[in-house]
Amino acid sequence: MSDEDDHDQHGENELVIAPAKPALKQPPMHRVLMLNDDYTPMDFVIEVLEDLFSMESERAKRTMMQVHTEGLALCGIYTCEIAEAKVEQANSYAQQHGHPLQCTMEQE
Ligand code: TYC
Repeated sequence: MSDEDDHDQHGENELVIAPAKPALKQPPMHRVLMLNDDYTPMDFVIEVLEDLFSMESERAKRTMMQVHTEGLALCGIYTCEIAEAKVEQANSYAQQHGHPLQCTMEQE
């Protein structure tokens, strides 16, 4: 198609609307996982799950038992910055209390 044909098709003064900008992408999400160890008291783990991961008592107990029996469990899914903060808070809180409890994170 020549330039002239193109002009004919749109008309000289016709407004050509650009396609809408694609919607902003959702940020990548990250899983925070809690790992088992042989030394951290169960009640301490439950306290961390309730206070830091906002779990109800029953869910915190179930999650603690899942970590204890299966080796790890999901604590929550967050944006990268929030997940990093949760991991840091959980690990340093455990360390302050002399427990080896560890959380880690991975991208979804
Ligand atoms: N396995 C620990 C115990 O027997 C309890 C425990 C549960 C530790 C979950 C860490 O993330 C954990 N005292």
